[in-house]
Amino acid sequence: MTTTQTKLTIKESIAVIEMCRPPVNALGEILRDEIKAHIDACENNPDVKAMVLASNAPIFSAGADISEFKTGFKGASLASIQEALEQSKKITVALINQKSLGGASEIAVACHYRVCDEKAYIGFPEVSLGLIPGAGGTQRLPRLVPFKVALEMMLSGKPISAAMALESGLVDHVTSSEHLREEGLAFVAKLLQDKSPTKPTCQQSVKVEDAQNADWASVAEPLMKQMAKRVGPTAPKACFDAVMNALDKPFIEGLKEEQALFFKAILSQESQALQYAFFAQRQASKQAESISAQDLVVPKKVGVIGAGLMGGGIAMVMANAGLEVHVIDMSQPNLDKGLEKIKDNYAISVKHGKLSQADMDARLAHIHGSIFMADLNACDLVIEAVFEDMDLKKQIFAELCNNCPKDTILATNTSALDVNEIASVVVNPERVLGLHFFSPAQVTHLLEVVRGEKTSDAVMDAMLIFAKKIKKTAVVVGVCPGFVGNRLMFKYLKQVNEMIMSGVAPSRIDAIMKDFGFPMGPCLMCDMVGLDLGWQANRAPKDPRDVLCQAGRLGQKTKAGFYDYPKDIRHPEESNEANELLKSFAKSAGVKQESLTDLEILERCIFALVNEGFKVLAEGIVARPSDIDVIYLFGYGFPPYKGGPMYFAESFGLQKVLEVIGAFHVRYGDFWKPAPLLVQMVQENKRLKDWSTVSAD
Ligand code: T1G
Repeated sequence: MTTTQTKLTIKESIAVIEMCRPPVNALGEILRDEIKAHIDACENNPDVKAMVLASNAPIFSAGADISEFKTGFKGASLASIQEALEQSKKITVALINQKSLGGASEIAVACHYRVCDEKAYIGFPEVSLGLIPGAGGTQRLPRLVPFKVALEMMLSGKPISAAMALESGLVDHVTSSEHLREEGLAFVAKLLQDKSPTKPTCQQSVKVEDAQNADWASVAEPLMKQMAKRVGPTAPKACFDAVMNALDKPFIEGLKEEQALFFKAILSQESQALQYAFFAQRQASKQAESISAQDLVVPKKVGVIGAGLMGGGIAMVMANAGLEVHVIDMSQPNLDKGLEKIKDNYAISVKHGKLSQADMDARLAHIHGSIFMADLNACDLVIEAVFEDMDLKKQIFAELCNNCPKDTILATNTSALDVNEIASVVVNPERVLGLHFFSPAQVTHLLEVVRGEKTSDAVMDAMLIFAKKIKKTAVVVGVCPGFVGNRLMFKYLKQVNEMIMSGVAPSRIDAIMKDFGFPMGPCLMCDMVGLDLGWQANRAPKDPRDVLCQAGRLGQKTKAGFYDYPKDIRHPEESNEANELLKSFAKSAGVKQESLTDLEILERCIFALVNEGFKVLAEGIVARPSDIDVIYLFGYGFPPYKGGPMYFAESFGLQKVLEVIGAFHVRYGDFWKPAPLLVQMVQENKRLKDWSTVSAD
């Protein structure tokens, strides 16, 4: 059999079946067929006394091939592979390197023994895709590890470390990372020498202590609630039901029920949206194929200009990725304050057990402060994160040209200013771009990589590789006011303001958007960010935020904004004062009061994003509609199981979206003029993935 994705070697009666489908050994049809064929051959080979499933990719395997979900599973099933391993008369072992996820972990638990390296992580992340483990995981895992561990692993989708895996019984042996193969094979040889038994997992009893007394529903409830915010309620409930079957149903019956629940989940709207988001996220930061990785200079030493909230957060991002970072601030007191704030942030993580003291110290050791630009002379990337003032930024970039090597990449963290204007003062402007981090930079996933008109492909590609290194979800965007995320957000907030002026209570809008799936509504979000962001005290109030700022209600920082915060900022309360202020302002402005349905409020918020999204697309500010979705999923809290604004619009029906926007246009004027691209796509009955084929107007 010509094998293209596996390699079989047999030595001293141990057969090693190696998966070789880089980069992640996704268990696609060919790989499954080849694994199954090797197992069958080894089963019938009298020289083989033990079979080992290993990998020569950087990880053991990422599990089932998600791209096959739409086309259906052909060829050897995971179940047939598992059964062959589990029922084998020979010892079967999984040799896990680095990561084993989903279907790969389900194959591993069907083996008689499991070995992993000390840095390995083993997990069942299916619930994060709106699925459940669909290859026996819900029935086999509780037969290997304590029931609570199994339940929590599958409901959270979080992998466990090698140490946890050994302690819980998920693996039988842990090796060094350098010598997994030789130590692993030595372990197998010893199993043979000791005449260790074959141990079909399915024949083992479920590891549950006081099953009769444990109230598993209340154990699971917090995890299910937490996951439901990301993936919707279907998958967590299905996962719980499937795992509970292991407690009181025979293995075969539990397996059958798992299959039924799995196929129901895989067809659910939530899972379809989550599968879409999985690939959209990766597509958004794909480098241009034109440049080979070795020709790219991926930064190792980073400079940050400005030790304020953003600069400090960006410095932490770099230190967290193990990079040396030089924080420059012209004022020593500001620099000291900024460095102190970084230290406090890390100390809070240590206090909450999210970071060890050693890690905090190591990260702080990567951060160096200075008031001299000259200290940037060894940096291969400098990120400016100062006040949003164009003259100040241009002055800084001009100075950077004198203090950094001429090929140092120079990035601005501006959230809206024109990157091209900043580049205009720089020698070699092909090295200038925007890196728009979202506050707090050390927490939020999204990074808008803003391509200037002169930015080179090499710099863009280097930055996309760099974004992965600093664990950010990058999306390439073009230059326009607010780029993509904020540009759409401005439209959304304009609608929120207009609805408040027409008499809708801020708390009602928030409740509707939270019910849609956002972690919080727009008014609470504005209170959190600060209503005075961009407020000009000397300007006559023109919207609800101005009115509240004028009354000293700046948001959570003043314990009063759209809401009151009598107890603490975690407990917002309806504010009669704010509501009265807003009502009287609307009255004095003569704004027509109207009653809106919940659906109209939701549509005005979401379709404001969608209509602007089609304009952004048509202007070429993003390469594809899914990039807009990635920005909203990873930067603005759009519910992942709804796929993002553009995906949601398509699932709602573009024709219907256009009708709603058209009706708003009649009712509210030109803000709602339908985006020409949306009109065209509806006329030509195009799907989003074919948006670029609409006929040029
Ligand atoms: N299927 C198909 N392609 C995958 C894949 C998968 N499972 N995982 C990764 N890829 C592609 C990805 O699209 C990208 O492609 C490339 O591999 C590198 O990925 C039966 C049903 C493993 C932690 O949910 O979490 O098993 O862009 O950029 O940052 O019960 O990939 O290069 O063309 O993410 O090093 C469960 C999903 C499946 C794991 C590596 N498994 N993957 O991260 O690389 S459902 C998962 C990941 C299942 C069973 C059920 C990560 C990673 P391209 P990458 P990375």
